[in-house]
Amino acid sequence: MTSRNWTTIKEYEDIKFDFFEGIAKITINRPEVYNAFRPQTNFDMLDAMDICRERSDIGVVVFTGTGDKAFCSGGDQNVKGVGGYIDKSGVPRLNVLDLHKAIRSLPKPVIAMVNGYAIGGGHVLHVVCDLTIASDNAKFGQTGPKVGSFDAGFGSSYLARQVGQKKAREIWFLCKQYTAKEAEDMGMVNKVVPLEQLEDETVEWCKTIMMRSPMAIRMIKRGLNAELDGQRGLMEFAGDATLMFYLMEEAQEGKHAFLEKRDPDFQKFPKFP
Ligand code: S0N
Repeated sequence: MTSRNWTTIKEYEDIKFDFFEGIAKITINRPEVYNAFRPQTNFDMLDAMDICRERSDIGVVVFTGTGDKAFCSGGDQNVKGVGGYIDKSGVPRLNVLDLHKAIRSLPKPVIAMVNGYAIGGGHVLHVVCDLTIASDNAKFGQTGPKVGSFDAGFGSSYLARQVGQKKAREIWFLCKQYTAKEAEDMGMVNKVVPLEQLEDETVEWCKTIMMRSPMAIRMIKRGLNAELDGQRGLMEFAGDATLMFYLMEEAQEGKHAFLEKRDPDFQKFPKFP
């Protein structure tokens, strides 16, 4: 594995947040529980995602877990209470759903770099990411119906778009584990590589993506999301269409005319076939 000079963007309690040449890496740092998440983990990740959104020098976001055992083992069963996962002040939460929304909404690609178990909510997390690159030791699977939980949201509907309805039902109904190769064959993993090559491969994918047009990538992500996300997806797609319109002289003519107290001259702009 190539050694890289990742620099820390910000210190958190439950995650590491690093930067290298346009790539932001968010690492769930709870190896003692196989990188299970608790409310604080999701708060940390949401804060990091806000920074990823704001910083224009970040082109791609990578999610992973500390160590070589687990990407993420889902909700931390030690803090599972009645009504959700209990935060420090005793409030039950399911704030991982806010993270799913943030991943879908971020106008930049998010890649799951799966370095071990992606189980339960950890499996959902990789499903929600735009791309998944896995090490050959990775294992995938849902546990919800075995442990008193389920995700009928993206973890089911978007999974079914990836692997098909029959396989999605099998994954949830049987709660079996699948190898990285099986997950790749099903269509929910983009590439499998030996563990020692996982970061190199992921960084290569990031660099290739960052050579492409950021606006084109953004619109493709919006379009692919909109198909599943209903009115919210259309809103984000439409919002970016407005952003592009604002970049055009035609939109600026409207503003200039208002400020100059004259009628706008829209006739000079082409009406494309
Ligand atoms: C990952 C598994 C298969 C690994 O098995 P293995 O190799 O035998 O290791 P273990 O000895 O079991 O584990 C090592 C240590 O890690 C601890 N640990 C593992 N997972 C968790 C966990 N989730 N919470 C707390 N601790 C965990 C073990 O206890 C052990 O510690 P020590 O050494 O001290 O004993 C295996 O560990 C496993 O099956 N883990 C549990 C997987 C699971 O069921 N996760 C929870 C599933 N549910 C959710 O994720 C909730 C979903 C959710 O919140 C949600 C709800 C609505 C909508 C969306 C979501 C969403 O999450 O997306």
